[in-house]
This record gives sequence, structure tokens and C-alpha cells, in this order.
Amino acid sequence: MAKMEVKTSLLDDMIGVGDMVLLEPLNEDSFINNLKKRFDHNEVYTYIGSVVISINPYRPLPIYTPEKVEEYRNRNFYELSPHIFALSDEAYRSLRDQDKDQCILITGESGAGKTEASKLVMSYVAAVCGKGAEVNQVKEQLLQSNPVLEAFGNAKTVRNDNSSRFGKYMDIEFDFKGDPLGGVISNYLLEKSRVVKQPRGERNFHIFYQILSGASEDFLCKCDTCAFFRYSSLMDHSTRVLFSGKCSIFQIIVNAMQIVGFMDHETQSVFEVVAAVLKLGNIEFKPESRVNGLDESKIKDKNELKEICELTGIDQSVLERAFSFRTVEAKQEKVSTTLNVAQSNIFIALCFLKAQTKVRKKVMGVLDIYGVFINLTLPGIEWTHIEYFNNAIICDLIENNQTGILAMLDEECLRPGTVTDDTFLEKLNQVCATHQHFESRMSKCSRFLNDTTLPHSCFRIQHYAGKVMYQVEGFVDKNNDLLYRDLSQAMWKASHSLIKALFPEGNPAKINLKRPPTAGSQFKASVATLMKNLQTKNPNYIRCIKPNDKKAAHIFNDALVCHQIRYLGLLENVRVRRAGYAFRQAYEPCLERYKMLCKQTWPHWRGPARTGVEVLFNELEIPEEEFSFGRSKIFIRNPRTLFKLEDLRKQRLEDLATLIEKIYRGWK
Ligand code: AD9
Ligand code: MG
Repeated sequence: MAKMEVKTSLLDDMIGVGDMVLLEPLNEDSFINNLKKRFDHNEVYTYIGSVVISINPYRPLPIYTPEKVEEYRNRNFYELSPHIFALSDEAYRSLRDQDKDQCILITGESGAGKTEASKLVMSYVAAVCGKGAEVNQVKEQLLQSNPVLEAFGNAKTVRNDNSSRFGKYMDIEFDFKGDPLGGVISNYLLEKSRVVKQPRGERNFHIFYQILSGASEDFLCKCDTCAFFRYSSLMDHSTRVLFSGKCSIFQIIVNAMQIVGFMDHETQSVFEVVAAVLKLGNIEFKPESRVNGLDESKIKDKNELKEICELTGIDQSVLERAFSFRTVEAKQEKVSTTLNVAQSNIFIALCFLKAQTKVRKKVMGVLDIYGVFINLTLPGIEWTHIEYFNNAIICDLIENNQTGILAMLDEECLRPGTVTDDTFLEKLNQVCATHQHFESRMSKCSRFLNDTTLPHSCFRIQHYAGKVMYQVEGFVDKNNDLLYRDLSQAMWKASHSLIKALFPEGNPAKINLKRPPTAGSQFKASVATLMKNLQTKNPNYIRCIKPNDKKAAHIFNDALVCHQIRYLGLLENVRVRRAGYAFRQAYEPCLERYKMLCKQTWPHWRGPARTGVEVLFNELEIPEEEFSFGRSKIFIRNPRTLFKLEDLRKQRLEDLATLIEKIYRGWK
């Protein structure tokens, strides 16, 4: 026995401990050191209890082979060394055998490995669930949705060569045996503006390059693609795209689309739309004075327009008129809007797999979300973060229905009169000036008047992860998310059936004079639906960490990792697990356990459990800052409070035992 212990600790010394709960001593340095040791030994996964920390190795590791799948299959979670497969197996078995719907929540910053993790979970589950021709087809469809979505929704950014520019949530549905039936993918906040404009050093969505380097000569000739496209020409803002015959990635996308269920002519249509978008990007406008003194924008080179119209079957005069109709503002932006909408609609069209059946389904949800989304939405659901940080303040700043930033942006967008990004910022400055997490130089009572790092056209929010500066340019336009009716009508008149289908609102018979919801309110609504969905499922967490910002293997940057473990709250996570106590508990069991401590709740409480717990905590005079009431659970911040409750309970039980003994003796 003694020998075993020595051996284990020697191994731990070398490669670190697999579960942070066992780490001694526990502090930030030891936590980071442990991760680093493991990373250096190719151990990229580490547990905090049942939570998986994953560090991006930035190189292929031989740990995802079919043999590994077999190794982890049907094994207990802690039996083998930490692995994303162990979590996937646990989630799948619990879904199949205990009929508990699951969700896998993957968080981390851009480039930390969220999307790769989501694909690993999917491929593990695909490998272990069911067999047979029909099941295999469903599996293939589920897996092949990834390359398709990535082609249209991912792009190279400075932080990640394959950055998802949308948030993805996929529900994989299973029958009672645990065989997959199909899936439903929802996407959030596709970064539509990237079609038109990319930050320096970044690229457009992959598909634009893939089509140019991979589509057949025939297709390219038919689309009359010229050698230069503004939207896709800049590889890294320095190199022109090389047109290099067959591109295997393009073939992979074509095959994936076929597997997912696109007919050949539909795939062809999608690519024609992509080509049309590319060509639209080349249209240039010039202002032309009119007699009434107003400027009208005119298309510089009508040849481009003609080609687009041939490709899409839109009447040239209709399209031209639509482009120029709203004279004064009709410059580049309007074209952009058209493209944005087309792009996002194509994307949405891809997001359904296999028709749904009406049988009772078991569901595993996989959530891969990015950036701001995490900041904004985590507090909406009862999970670990809420216990340690008061993110409610930031949520309130952004989401409050009256005074939140989104509400004010909506209000500004709907207000009659001249509305600009500047008027929006002014309004923000008036309302938020005193908010402790809001920083701006413009408002009169601003504490940041002399902060030269904060430009006048920006505001800053202090999020968990640090301060983020927001440049307001484009806020109003993006929130409006409007497509002028002339344009949607022109598109609807196209003889190209996909384009026509993408713009149903352009049908004159279906004119809807009601203003479409703003991007902000659509987002809020879809997040609310997502949260409701997640709350019905058993959560499994994967926390992704980026070891360096060079996209490089073998480099572990302590400071960068430290920053991430802080805002992911990982150290607190370990402490909570160590305390070995349920820090959050549903109201019913909580009341059941402690109701004996309060006259009003003992022996029976007739009202709702939540109210019972309120009464109980009030009676026990537990300080308000020590707990918070979630939707279905009570959250307790400090283990001391729980220990106190437990001590009181123990005392009470002992008192009761003494009392019973006395009564018993009395009887005798
Ligand atoms: V973003 O928020 O979409 O910009 P992600 O999704 O967090 O980001 P992603 O999964 O795309 O990051 O990972 C970035 C890159 O890291 C991948 O393209 C891979 O090259 C690399 N990566 C990530 N995880 C692994 C892994 N488990 N093994 C090997 C990996 N390489
Ligand atoms: Mg991603």
C-alpha cells in the first residue's frame, strides 16, 4: 500500500494530477503548474471533478483513434486518464440508460478549441451509438453538417484560422434504444458584416475562397468569374487569391452537402448564389447630381450588373432601380445589406437535418458558443458562474428591458428623426454614465474624461474576462438589420429559384408593413429559448483553454492561461468540489433537509418550496449576501454557511434523539 502511494505521487510529480480536486496545495500557481506539467506530457485533459478542462495542443495528437474510443467505451468516468471521450461516454450512457437528456456546454475564448471539442464529442457518440445502414446514414449526416457549416460560417481571424463566426447549438436526437434519429442545429449571431468587410489580417468566410479555387472550370466560366473579387481577394490583405484548379477542400464540401441531403441542382444553386455575392461585391457606385440638388448613386460599370443579372435571372432594370432608388444613402451599404441577408439565409437553410419524427426522443445538446455570447448569457442559467461572480450587474447593463444597452439601441433605432451611431452613444452616455461597469469619455459626469485610451466614439464595458472596448460605428445599422423593400422585391422577382426563395418578404402580395424585429431583440429572444431548453437537460462542462496566442504547439504561456482560469472561475470550481457539498440545491430537497430548524416549516410546509426556504433562511438569520435564489435552486456562496446549516441540523437531531430517549424512559 505504502509503495503504491509513493508510486502515485511520483507519477503526479512528473505529469501532474489528473483531477484538480486532488491537488495539494491548491492555489493559482499550483493550478497553472499542474496544467503545464500535464500539457508538457501531452496530457491536454484535466478534471475538476466531472468538469473537463481541455488545453488546445495546436497539433494532432494520437488520442482520438478508434482504439481510444474502445478504451473509453462503457468505462467509469474516473477509471482512465482524463479525456473528452470519458465525458462523452458518461453523457451518452446517462442519456441511453437513465433517460436523462444531456447538454454539453463548451466554453472558452476564440481559438481555445471549442469547435474541435464539439466535433470530438459528436464523433465519439457517433462511434458508440447503434449500428446498421439507416443509423449510419444519420450519423454521417450529423457529422458532415460540420464541414458545411464551417465553410459558410467560419473564417480566418487573427485569433483562429478557423474561427466560428456564429454560435452553434445542436440537438442530437435519439430513440429509446439510444440510436440517433437526426439533429436540429440552431445558430446565433452569424457575423454577416464579414461578407462585406473584414478586419485587417482577416478573411471572408471560407466558402468564397473554396469556390474560386475548387469549383470546376465549367462552373467558373458559366458564372463568368473574373480574376479579381473585392470580397475574397485579400488573403491576408497582401496576397491575391491563387486560382489553382481543383481544391480538395471544395470537393469535401460538395460531398458533405450531398450527404447532408442537398440534391446536385440545389448545391449548384447555392454556389451560384455565392458567385453572385462575389460579383455583387465588385459593383461600384458613383454619385451623380440631379436637378433637385440631391445626389443619386449610379452604378459605375454596367457590365458587372449585366453578368449578375444573367446569373441570377433578375431583370437588370429592376435591380438597377432597386440599387439606386433611395437616392441619398444608396451607396455601398445597401449592396452590403443584400449580400448579408442572402448569406445568412443560405446559412439558415443549411441548418436542418432529416425530417423530424414525433416519437419520444432522448436529446443530447451540444453548445459551441463564442466571445461576447458567453459573457452575456451564462448568468441566465443556473450554473457555476453565478455562484462566484455577480455577473447580474453586467447583464443588467446590457439586457435590462428599460435601461440596458440593447433596449436603448432599440429605442434609438425606432425613434423618429435623425438617428445615428453618435446619437445612440449620447443616449448611452446619459443613461449609463454612473454605472460602475460602463466607461465613456463623453458624458459630463464621466470619470474617464482624461482617459486617452478611450476614443470618443467608443464605450467600454468591464466584463469578467476584462475590459472590452466597443466602437459604436455601425451599431444602429446592424441592429436595424433592414433590407430595403425595393431590394427584396428585386430579388424575389429573380428567376433563380433559390434566390427567389431566400427573399419571401419581397413578394408584393405579402407586404408586411410592420417593422421587423431588431437584431438585438431577435438575439435576446433566441437566447431566452436556448436557456429554457438547456435548463431541462443535465449539464456536462468542457472548459477550453488556449495555451498561447501564436496558434503554436508546445508553447504554454502562464500569464495567458492564468487570465483564462481566472475568468472561467476554475480555482473556485475546485474549492467548491473539495468542500464536497452541493452548493446549489433544488428547493425541495433543501427544505426537506433543513425544515426541522424552523417552527414555521416544521413538520410540514404547505406553500411552494422556494418560499419555505426563504422563510427558513430568514428565521436562521443567514446574511443575505451569503445566498441567492435561482429559478429552481438555492445558491450558497460560502461553505461556512452550509457547514453552519449542517451543524444546526446535527444539533437538532441530537436534541430530538435526547428528547425521544427521555420520553421513552418516561414511558418505562
Ligand atoms: V472560435 O471561438 O470559433 O474562434 P474555437 O472554436 O474555440 O475558436 P477551434 O476549435 O476552432 O477553436 O480550435 C482552433 C484550432 O486549434 C483548430 O483549428 C485546431 O487547429 C486546433 N485544435 C483545437 N483543438 C484541438 C485538438 N484537440 N487537437 C488538435 C486542436 N488541435
Ligand atoms: Mg469555433
